[in-house]
Amino acid sequence: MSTAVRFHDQHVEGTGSSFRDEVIAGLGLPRKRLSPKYFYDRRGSRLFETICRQPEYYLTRTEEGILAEAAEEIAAIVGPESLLVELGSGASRKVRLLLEAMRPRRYLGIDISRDFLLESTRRLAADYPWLEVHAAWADFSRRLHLPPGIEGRRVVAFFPGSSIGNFTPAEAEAFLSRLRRALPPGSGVLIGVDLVKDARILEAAYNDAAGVTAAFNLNLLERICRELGATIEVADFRHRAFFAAPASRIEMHLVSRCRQTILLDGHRFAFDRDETLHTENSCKYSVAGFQALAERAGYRSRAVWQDAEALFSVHYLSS
Ligand code: AVJ
Repeated sequence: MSTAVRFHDQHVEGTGSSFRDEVIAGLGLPRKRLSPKYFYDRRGSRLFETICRQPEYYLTRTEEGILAEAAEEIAAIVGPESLLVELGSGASRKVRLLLEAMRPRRYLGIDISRDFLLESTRRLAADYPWLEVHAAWADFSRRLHLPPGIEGRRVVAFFPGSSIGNFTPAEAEAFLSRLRRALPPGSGVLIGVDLVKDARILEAAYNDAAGVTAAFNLNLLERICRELGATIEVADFRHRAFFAAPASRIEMHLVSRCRQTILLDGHRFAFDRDETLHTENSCKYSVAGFQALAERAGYRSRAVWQDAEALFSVHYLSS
């Protein structure tokens, strides 16, 4: 088996133009907002990796612990698969915990961050010479389909990290339902879901003392300057993250420290002092609440794993 990565360029829309359009649309709203998927340029992807190592950010290490401990059991339930698809593969670190136990024939990593995707899938191909490694550069929140040549087989989608939490529950249900229809019948989903807990623990995870999450949030403004040529006084914004209990989600915002105007492409976007740009939702579920959502999307919950402190859950769903 060769260690080359088969690359599938599915990014038909082109990041540049859709990013610009979404920034202009989002800043023009009465309550300004932007999709968290735009955090992940090269710098943002790296900052996210650093967030995952912060002591307050329990999500990554807890999920990795669950996966490591349950790998054999997961492999037995999931069954021998021909294709393991990772959604938002990032550094492709977590999937390593499953590969030896699951022994899929093929791996497909899908990510919005092109260079990052290439680097990490190349490392994966080098480390697992028996594995056929594919990489698809795509925004799976917009379009979901397997690249030609590898469709039509039984598939397990791996969606770790509680990235599903970036969707509202209604969006998550619609997304899972689309995922179910995009994959061949009998396919499964192995999905990491962060659990509701004490607000202090949640808020600490998104306000790490080292300020990495703040830098990650503010990088969105820097990216808008770098890539779209906007004029933004980034130092005049600050990071804010809090648990919104009624919606059961962490919200991240960029708060304007003063009255100011952002210039972009002839557009002017005025901020009042303390006005915010809403940059992320990170929804938190109970195990039963997430299972009910998955069922509304046409899935059955086949198994759930949790850590001893019930911080995080990993679900196996199939239709
Ligand atoms: C990648 C969406 C799961 O919501 O915890 C981490 C992103 N944002 N710190 C999360 C994130 C701030 C992360 N997800």
